[in-house]
Amino acid sequence: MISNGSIIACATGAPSGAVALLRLSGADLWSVFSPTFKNRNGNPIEDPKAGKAYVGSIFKGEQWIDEVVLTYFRAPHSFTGEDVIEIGCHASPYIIQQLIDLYKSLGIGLAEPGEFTLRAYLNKKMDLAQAEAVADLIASESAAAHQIAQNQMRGGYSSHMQELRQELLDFTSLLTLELDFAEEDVAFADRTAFLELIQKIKKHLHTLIDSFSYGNALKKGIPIALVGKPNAGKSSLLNALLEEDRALVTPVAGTTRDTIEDRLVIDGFPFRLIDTAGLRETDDLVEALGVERAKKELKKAQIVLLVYDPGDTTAAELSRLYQESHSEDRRLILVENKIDLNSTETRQKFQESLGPINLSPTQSLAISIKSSEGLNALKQTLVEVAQGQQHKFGDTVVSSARHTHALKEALAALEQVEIGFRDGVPTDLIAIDLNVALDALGSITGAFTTDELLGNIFANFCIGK
Ligand SMILES: Nc1nc2c(ncn2[C@@H]2O[C@H](COP(=O)(O)OP(=O)(O)OP(=O)(O)O)[C@@H](O)[C@H]2O)c(=O)[nH]1
Ligand SMILES: [Mg+2]
Repeated sequence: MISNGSIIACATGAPSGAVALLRLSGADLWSVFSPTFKNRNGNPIEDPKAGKAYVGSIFKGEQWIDEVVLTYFRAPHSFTGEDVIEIGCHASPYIIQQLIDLYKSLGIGLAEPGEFTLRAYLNKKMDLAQAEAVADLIASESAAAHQIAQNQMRGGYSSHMQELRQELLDFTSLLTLELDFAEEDVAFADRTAFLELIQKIKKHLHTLIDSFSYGNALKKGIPIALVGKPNAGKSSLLNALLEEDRALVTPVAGTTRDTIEDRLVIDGFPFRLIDTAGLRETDDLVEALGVERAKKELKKAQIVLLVYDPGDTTAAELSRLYQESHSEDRRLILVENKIDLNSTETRQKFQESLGPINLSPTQSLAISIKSSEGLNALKQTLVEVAQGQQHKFGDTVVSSARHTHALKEALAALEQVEIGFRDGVPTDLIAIDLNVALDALGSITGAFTTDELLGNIFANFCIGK
């Protein structure tokens, strides 16, 4: 996929608005472009100023194609590091195709997906982690996802990774130096300090690896499963949170069969709400399949809202639902629903019947979907869970499976280094594991890459990026 001729693509996707942006990048681009463009006075522009916008028309020979606004960036001061021309044209698919065909006929190739960003990386305008963040930034749909992507794109994440690697590199250099003086039997590297450093880096790697579940959830929405007995009000809660009639709500127990998903942003945090079939034993084949799905979603969720109606639930039933939903990996919130319907006496009796049943550690909330009471407090609780993750991980959140894989590889190699030291393995063998860790960390920012790796990463971009 790596070519070096000039390229063109439409950088604005469908559905398009009034204006589209075509992007061209290459060496000596203006000499190819200039015969096709005339300014408003009908004159060609021989020597364009970098960073300046020009209004004029594009012609194919004598044939007028469109009036456009173009911006010219001269290498190396452009996104790709090459000469770049950006053409703002009218967003007619016909015009766009005419323009692309025109420049193709002048020898400019069609850009592959992500090729502009790939060139930016190859011309050292950004490292690999920054280049990957371009895609995340474009896809970001919430303040939290935007924050992580912009930190990565602007280099904060990369410098964090480089610092981590540098610490390890400094020590590895000392160790390697020892190898050069093997005859003299000297030790430059203090073993105790080194083991402490390895411990510190390992801890850091663990935190980064853990942050992936949050970073990944920020891209797709933090998954929240709504579970409980039939008729508890799960679908009503989904609709109330989304403020639309998304799921069917009826007084019939077993209304929801399939899972129903939708996204919701609260205070800048993206969530993915998953309504599920009511959990109960059933002979109905379709409902039973729904219950299976509900259990699957429950396991994948980061937050579980266990919805119950104390007027229609026994303590034993709630305890069973709790056992089914509770896990260290997810946050369980007990949501008592229908407080408009149940008398204080019913509610109190139910709480008393729970008696010695241990439902901790959970948070409890009481709501009425009918009267909206407690719904804001519930939203606030969801935001607090997300904020807790945000505080825990800060700005350096791993949101890429590729990076997580590299961090795990580095961690495994460092574990080998520790074992090596403990078992008195020769220094040259320990150095091999250290280099594996260094390479893995380096692969995140692209210190070491192959064409295959670059192909994999940039193929997932869209055209024009
Ligand atoms: N009075 C009152 N009724 C409610 C409340 N929430 C839900 N309901 C009613 O309870 C019934 C069941 O609600 P659903 O949202 O369909 O319950 P569900 O948990 O999705 O039920 P299944 O899909 O069958 O598992 C409906 O008639 C709702 O109108 C509430 O806060 N107060
Ligand atoms: Mg339902």
